[in-house]
Amino acid sequence: MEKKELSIFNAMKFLKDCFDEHAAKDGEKATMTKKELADLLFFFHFQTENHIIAQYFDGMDKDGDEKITFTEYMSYLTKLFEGF
Ligand SMILES: [Ca+2]
Repeated sequence: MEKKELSIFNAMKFLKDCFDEHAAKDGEKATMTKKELADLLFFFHFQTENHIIAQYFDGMDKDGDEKITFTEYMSYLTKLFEGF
């Protein structure tokens, strides 16, 4: 792999590992609950006020099943970084 491809791969792997680690806390590692998202945000020293977490969570939970899949999580991050 080219160096640039490798760094993209590493970045994606980091995001996936991070998702998996937090999503697995309730024993269901395919999806993240609001509590698990709160833990993830806390881990990265992001805003942890309840209404902010709820805002992120609702933004991510496209199908409204109260769980976040890796696809929903990535789709939200992609939208977020469009503005950067
Ligand atoms: Ca969902």
